[in-house]
Amino acid sequence: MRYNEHGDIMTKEKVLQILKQNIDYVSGEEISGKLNISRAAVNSAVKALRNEGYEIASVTNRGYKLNGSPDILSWGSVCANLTGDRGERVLVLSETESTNTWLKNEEAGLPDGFVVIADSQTKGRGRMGRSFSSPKGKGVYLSILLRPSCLPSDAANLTAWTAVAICDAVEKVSGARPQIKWINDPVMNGKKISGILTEMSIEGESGRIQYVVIGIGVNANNESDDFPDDIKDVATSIYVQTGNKVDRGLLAAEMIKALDKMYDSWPNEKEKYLSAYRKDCITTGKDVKLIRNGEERKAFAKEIDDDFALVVRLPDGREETVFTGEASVRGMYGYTD
Ligand code: BTX
Repeated sequence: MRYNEHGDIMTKEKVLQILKQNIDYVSGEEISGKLNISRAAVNSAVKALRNEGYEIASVTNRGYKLNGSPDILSWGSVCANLTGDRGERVLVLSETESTNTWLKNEEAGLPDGFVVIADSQTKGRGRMGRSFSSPKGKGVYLSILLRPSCLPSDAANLTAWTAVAICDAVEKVSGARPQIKWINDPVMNGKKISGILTEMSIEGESGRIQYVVIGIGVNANNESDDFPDDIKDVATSIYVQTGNKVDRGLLAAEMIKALDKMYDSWPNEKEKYLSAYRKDCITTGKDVKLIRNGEERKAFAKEIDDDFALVVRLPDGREETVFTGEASVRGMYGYTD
């Protein structure tokens, strides 16, 4: 598989994973035994990590101990927080156009649940051709490949389930739970901290799903000034909202755990995700502006129905169920008049 071609990188990253998982000294012998590599290879991995800014103490007869880590999103920093062999289905890139595009190009042969993460994206994508700002060293840009065996209509609510999973992960690392602006914007204090883009490939003959790629960007450690002018009023980060920087490796791992849990629960534990979604949803009970195909309509957002669709009351008193499109919430970005 492509990610195993980076043999050297993986050795260094596997050494980092072991160092991060041990709060005390680990002997060179233990590391070489665990990874089935020579002591010299352990030494050179430690040297390479030090060059990247990791503070690694080494004491004769005791081994190595990690005393400090730079904010680098890498395989080792993510997978130190995962258990078992989950890391074998995780690839971390320093830069790519878009993790969704990468996964769609490479999906053949990749297993269900494969995750690709990037430290930066040069062409991060939003919905309907929009772009998603993805600067280096600030956020987590992650895509997961799923192969559910069902019809596309049955997978339509995966995005809403994912929004709940992302709220779970962000809450776990920051202590602050985002809310959800229908249908898929995790927000904090009315601004967007994350975006979710779900893309599906459908087999022409059978009409069944070939694969689903769910891409999630989370603004983690951005300062207010890091956001481009055109999204300053829309975007925020965990750091701006809580005053605390987050460990992006840990955040990425919590996102993977929350997504795995979500996919394990899907579709049987719908009640659980639906009730979490309803609780987190900031849209209901508010005046909204419905936007679809360039057409705007004002309405009142009444409730989320059992299919995660938005039930609205129109000015003439009629009720309508909205499945797609956007609903800007009065007072928030997109509807401030
Ligand atoms: P969206 O179309 O709902 O949101 C895109 C809009 O959000 C932009 O037009 C802009 O106004 C605003 N925006 C742009 N960048 C940011 C940002 N960093 N934070 C908050 N608001 C922003 C949402 O689309 C789906 C975004 C998915 C991004 C992930 S990242 C990993 C994966 N790879 C990829 O190319 N896309 C997904």
